[in-house]
Amino acid sequence: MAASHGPSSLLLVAFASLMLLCPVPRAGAAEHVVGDVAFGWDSGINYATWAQEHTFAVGDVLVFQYVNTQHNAYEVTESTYRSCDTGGGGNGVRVKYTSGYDRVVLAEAREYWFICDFPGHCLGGMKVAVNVSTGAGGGVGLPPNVPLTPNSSAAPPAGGCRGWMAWGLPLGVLVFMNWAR
Ligand code: CU1
Repeated sequence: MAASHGPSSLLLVAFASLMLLCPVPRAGAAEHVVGDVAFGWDSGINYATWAQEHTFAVGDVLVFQYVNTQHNAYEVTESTYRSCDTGGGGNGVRVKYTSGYDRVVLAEAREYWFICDFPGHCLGGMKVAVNVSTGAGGGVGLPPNVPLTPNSSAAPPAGGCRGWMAWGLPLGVLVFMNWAR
């Protein structure tokens, strides 16, 4: 056969493509309940400490739980976060969350600032700044306290990727056999 290395190089290309299609395994988007407990968005909680204890990646979700007649959760600019002065609700406010169960998708790699705009609450410390890093391959890596358990979770959480492999592999073999004929 003249082009004996044809099929194998084709296979190589197929596998290389699959590898490109497979993202670096990453734990799925995390949900962070602000304050870590039910109704954890409240007065008297140190959210600077809370934010330090968590790692936020693009795609993660912040969940603000609170009594919505007593609190709200406004996403604001940094200066409004620092001043706590929204000027009645319009100054430096990006998004107003008021449901009492607000799921905020952290879609961008940047810093986010949230305050409660009820009188005095922000000044009393009801404010949180969250620094969102890029996800896989962003250079930030796993939070330091993620336990490495080699036996229990041997399978990486990459079902989509394995799905590609599942049909990609037989397809590759089929193509190979066709060429080898
Ligand atoms: Cu509040």
